[in-house]
Amino acid sequence: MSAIDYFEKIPNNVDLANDRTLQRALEHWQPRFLEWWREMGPNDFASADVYLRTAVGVDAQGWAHYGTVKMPDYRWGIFLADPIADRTIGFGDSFGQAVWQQVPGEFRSQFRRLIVTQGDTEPASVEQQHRLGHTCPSLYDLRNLFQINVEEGRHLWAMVYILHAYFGRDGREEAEELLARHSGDVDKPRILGTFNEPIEDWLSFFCFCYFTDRDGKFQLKSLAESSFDPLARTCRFMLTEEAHHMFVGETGLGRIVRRTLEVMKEIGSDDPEAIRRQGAVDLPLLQRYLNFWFSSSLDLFGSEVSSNAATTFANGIKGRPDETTQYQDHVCADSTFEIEVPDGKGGVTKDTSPMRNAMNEVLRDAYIRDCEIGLKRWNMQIKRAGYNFELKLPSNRFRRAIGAWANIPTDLEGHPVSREEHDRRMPGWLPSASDRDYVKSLMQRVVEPGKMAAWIAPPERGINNLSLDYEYVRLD
Ligand code: BYC
Repeated sequence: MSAIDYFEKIPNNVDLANDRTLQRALEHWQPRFLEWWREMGPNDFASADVYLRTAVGVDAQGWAHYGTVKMPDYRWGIFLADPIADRTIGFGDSFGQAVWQQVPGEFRSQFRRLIVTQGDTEPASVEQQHRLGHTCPSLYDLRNLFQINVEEGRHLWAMVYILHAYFGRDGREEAEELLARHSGDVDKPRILGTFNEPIEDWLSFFCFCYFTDRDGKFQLKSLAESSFDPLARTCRFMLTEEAHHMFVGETGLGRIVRRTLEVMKEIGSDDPEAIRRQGAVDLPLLQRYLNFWFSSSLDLFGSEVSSNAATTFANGIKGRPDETTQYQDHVCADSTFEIEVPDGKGGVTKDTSPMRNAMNEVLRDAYIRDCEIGLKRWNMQIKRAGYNFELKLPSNRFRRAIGAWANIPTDLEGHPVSREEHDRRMPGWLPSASDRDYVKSLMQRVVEPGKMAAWIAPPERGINNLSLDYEYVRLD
């Protein structure tokens, strides 16, 4: 295992000390990152002591150290998973050849585009969550928010390292731009749609962690298959950290469902108004939030049929998650994939695409299956409590802004409907202004150790075997 050097200004396991030029360039970027963190991160909490985990190694066991840190002092660093000896290219036209330690010139701009897109999402999410700390439902949740924020900051470092180390001057310029675009900025927004959506309440935050961080999992897994070995190793380690972000989403939503069921039992009713009078989140309201964040996150996979996807697969740049273990054909030169597209007459028709062009859809399908797991679990909770309500993922055609279904009005089941019907029924499908106002009214901060807001049940256990009433964040 390569050890992480914490004596360096920038902790790393890439032997930065022996590459003075790169070290200087990154040390030049570091104060800009910290300035961005101060302006756009959870800075109102800069002096809080937070119980955070920090990477101290890159192997699966014992990679993290837990301790109390003030966020601006977090040691953001550059950590690559250990190399796999004799690793060969796992997919595409160069299948079986040795992986690359440098970016081949002919693929440079394709790599750069993907790395910049990936890098752009990381600071975007910190910006989106900028003010959430003020309305935390508990200290446990506040700490999880901050853990996610510092790790998204580290994931930005991961991409910036690759840009600086392998893309020369272009890469340095892109690294500057990553700090210049901002979530929701009218003039310089973040690249992908979901990362410009505001996250102003914790229900949205948990949905974001459940759905959008899960896109992160699938995209990182695809890039972890890349023939460009430093990128693959970077993404492999990012995935270790990413798992916690999805855990926060899944358990956060599960705890909301649990609390709602408790309230329903107490009052003997599933009437949304009655549930709201008790200060909990009624299940139809939760469903509308799920519809919003799921449909937005589906767009993050790009178009169903994409020449970009075909090229990046053929060239060994971006594979499929678990390429080696999940698929037999790693070249996909002749295979096809069936997709459903609008027929132009208000209906649906089947189309056949070369497999390579349909890689975005292959990923999206796998993602949807993964999203269903949490819903099954929550539906089980609801059923066990004796209620006849089922949370559902909307169709992958619903409310799409990218790809074949972009701007085609459909209902939740994906049936094309008229624009008039679509607009009329929308308040039942997505959070309405009054839904959002209600959720906002619930967002009262709770910071007494061990206490929870009334709309969410406590977690099953504390962090790193500590008790639930541990003071995970010490505020001033
Ligand atoms: N919004 O050929 P197309 C994460 C653009 S999340 C706006 O259909 P392609 C995280 C696209 O960029 C994971 N624009 O798609 C989670 C292209 O524009 P250009 C992030 C969009 O290229 C939580 C054009 O439409 N990582 O890590 O096959 C917290 C046509 O594109 C959108 C990645 O995404 C959209 N939703 O695939 C923190 C991996 N979708 O270039 C972090 C890297 C597409 O023609 N990125 N467009 O101007 C990629 O693999 C690909 O760029 C995409 C698109 C999958 C995003």
